[in-house]
Amino acid sequence: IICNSTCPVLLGSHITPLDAIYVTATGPVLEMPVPASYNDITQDSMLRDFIGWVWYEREVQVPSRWVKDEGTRVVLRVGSAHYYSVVWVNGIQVAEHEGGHLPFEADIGGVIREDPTVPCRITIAVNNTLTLTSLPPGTITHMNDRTKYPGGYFVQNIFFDFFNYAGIHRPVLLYTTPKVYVDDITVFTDFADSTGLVKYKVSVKGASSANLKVTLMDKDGHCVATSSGPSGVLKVADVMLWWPYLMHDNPGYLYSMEVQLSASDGQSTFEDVYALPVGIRTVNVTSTQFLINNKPFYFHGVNKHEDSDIRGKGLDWPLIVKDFNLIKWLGANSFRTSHYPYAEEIMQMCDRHGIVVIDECPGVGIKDIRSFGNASLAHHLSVMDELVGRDKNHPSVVMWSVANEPAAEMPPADYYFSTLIKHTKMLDPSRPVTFITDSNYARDKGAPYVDVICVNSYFSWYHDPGHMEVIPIQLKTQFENWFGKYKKPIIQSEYGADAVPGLHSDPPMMFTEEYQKNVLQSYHSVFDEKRKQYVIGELIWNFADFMTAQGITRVVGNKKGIFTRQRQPKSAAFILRERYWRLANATGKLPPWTRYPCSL
Ligand code: GCB
Repeated sequence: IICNSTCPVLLGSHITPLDAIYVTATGPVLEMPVPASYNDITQDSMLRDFIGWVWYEREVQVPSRWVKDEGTRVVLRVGSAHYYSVVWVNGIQVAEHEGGHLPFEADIGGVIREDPTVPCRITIAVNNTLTLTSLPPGTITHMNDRTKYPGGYFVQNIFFDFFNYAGIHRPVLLYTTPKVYVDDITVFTDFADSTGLVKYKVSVKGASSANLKVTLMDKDGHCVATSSGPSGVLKVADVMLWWPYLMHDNPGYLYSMEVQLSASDGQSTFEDVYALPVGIRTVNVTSTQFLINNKPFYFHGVNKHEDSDIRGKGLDWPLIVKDFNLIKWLGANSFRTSHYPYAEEIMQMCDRHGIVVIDECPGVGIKDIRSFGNASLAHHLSVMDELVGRDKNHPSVVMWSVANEPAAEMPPADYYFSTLIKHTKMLDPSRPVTFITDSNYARDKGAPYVDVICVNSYFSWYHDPGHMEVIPIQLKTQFENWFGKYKKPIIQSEYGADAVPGLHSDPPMMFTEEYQKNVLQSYHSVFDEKRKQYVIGELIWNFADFMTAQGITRVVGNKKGIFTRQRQPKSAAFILRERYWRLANATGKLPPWTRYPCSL
């Protein structure tokens, strides 16, 4: 493992490939932890708000057997870097990647074998500039009035409500495989009566043929099915299905599918093994229900962010585990990866704990008509390729979200969303596809193509501020309009109110904990009426307070969390906890010990 400590980093304004020069030789450098956003690490506001290239560099000692053995593939993998990255090893460019939140990698064996005596120098340049064709989109405005701004002054405009954290956000790894290796596995699961079915496909690289042995093991390590060949169907008698948390007394059941490869190139033999966790479950949508394993599933969950003090969007294990504990404490069974793909480590935890995920791509803030053009669409399609490629085998992922609150009423939105959703369904025919809307129900050009209507609304906040009495009538109208027109199930994908922790007032006023609590309760009474019909879920905005750009509506960030940014509960968290456990008791199948309030 490399770079999961600190790397020198340099800020720069332009990019040139490095040959023999070290970044440290080009000017002063900073110690920078990886993974972490760089923004909040120093006391320098210039670095916090920096837009442009930064350079990371680290030298590592690669085991000599990796270098000597030509039959070993050495791969450099970057978990995610925001936003546009170029990677060199020993001054030779090995990768280039557009987009944060998703991994990319490069085979670096050839480069490190050129001169086995030199250590492996990894240089990564990252540029966080957002443009009309990036995801998320953004624009740069140059301020040329010298009576107001200094020379060269520009601002990055963004159309989303979270801080544009940048840097290397997830681990950077070196790993090896044999020259002939398991490149990819795809599984689709199903069941008939008590027999589970795992349809699989293995793709091998490095040779035209290889022997494959596929074994499915249960949780106790017993083999329950075997197969050979690059594709097939594994049949599992007396299947243990994958169930969501609080829907079953044994949620998150995972089998392990072990793929063993052996191949030969005439001189050497190669052996590779990959163990994929597999949850056997089905997902279906009717006009009024969301079905998991043919049983109605009601999303009572949260919207999250990858966001915390100091590390920004950097992966942080203690935070991840704390958040899962809070989700379970809350009685939540699901979350949406608002507004970008989360770390794979988080998705794996969802699989194990039975937390259901709506997996969202970084299509947030598509507001400018120029961001509906061909270049934007082509990039969006390739981001969906990467996202589905990464997350397709997670049983916790039950739906793809291709965007959040785009300008879906604009004419080009029709072609854009029909193409994007069709493409996503082609990539994965097994899951429903949606995007999150805040458009007018009658003018939304993307809604006809989604499987589930996901709608955000902030009654008594952005509209009719201070008037909670309008919530029941406006929310009922919202649901009836959307269902009346599309006859599709609806998720309230966002609702909420800011509360600055510790501010109180009775009668409630905006920004107090009481106001946030009452807004939630007013929404809940309508949810309870409509969930008997076609409302299939409610996701609070937001799980925790999070950082945003500075602005007159944000008090050191967005305060709609039911937990503070430090993960302490506000009053609303207790309201939601009562509700979610009540919903779980009513809709799930809980063993007595999980019931709330529980006496343990
Ligand atoms: C929304 C956005 C979310 C914002 C939230 C708010 O509709 O989807 O990103 O943070 O509203 O608090 O304004």
